[in-house]
Amino acid sequence: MIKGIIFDLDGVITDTAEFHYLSWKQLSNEEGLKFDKLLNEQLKGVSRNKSLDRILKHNNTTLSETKQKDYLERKNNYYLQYLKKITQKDYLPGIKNFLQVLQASNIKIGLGSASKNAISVLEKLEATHFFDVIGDDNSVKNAKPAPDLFQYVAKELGLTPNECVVIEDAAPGIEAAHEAGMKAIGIGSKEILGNAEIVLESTNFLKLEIIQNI
Ligand code: B16
Ligand code: MG
Repeated sequence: MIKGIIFDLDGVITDTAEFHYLSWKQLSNEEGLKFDKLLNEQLKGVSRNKSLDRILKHNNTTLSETKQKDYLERKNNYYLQYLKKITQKDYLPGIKNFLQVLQASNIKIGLGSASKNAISVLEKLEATHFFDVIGDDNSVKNAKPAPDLFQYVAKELGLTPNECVVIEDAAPGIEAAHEAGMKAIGIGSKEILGNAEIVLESTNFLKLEIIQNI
């Protein structure tokens, strides 16, 4: 029986992908690195450090540790400027209502996000009160697709993996859920998220019955 839902943040609760894109783009322009929407797609659900690794690899270049730290800090500063724009109106379709339904049904709610800014984003949305446990990139050492984050959140919720369902918009997140022994609902396209038990085109289609029958 499913007793808990673990939500990804970016692409499930709210859409910050465009802000990540604009921030990486600004840094890349300043540093003469190639960066486009296609590459940005491959950074979904990928931690900040690993995202920079992928951008450097795409450009066939490497950086000293000091430079890497500088790039990561600058990218995050640009991103934090964009985060200021988020308000409680920026939930993805149907999500606020779905969280309310889960809460009223005594289903435990966890967050499992690769972002180090997850708490700030939830605060801007005024969504913190929905979550029994918040797991982010500060909670564990190994980022998605490793199972560590979802395992951590389930443990903190007091649930076993088979009592939890993960909702994710990125392939590394679906892989992490399966590695953790959890079923997964993908939000997006079947081509990218085909390994998930269920794929929904939009968060608007999330319903309690889907979770109960998974
Ligand atoms: P930050 P999620 C992920 O969030 C994003 O999908 C990914 O694009 C981003 O690089 C990562 O967070 C790290 O974010 O720079 O804020 O620590 O989808 O796991 O909620
Ligand atoms: Mg995501």
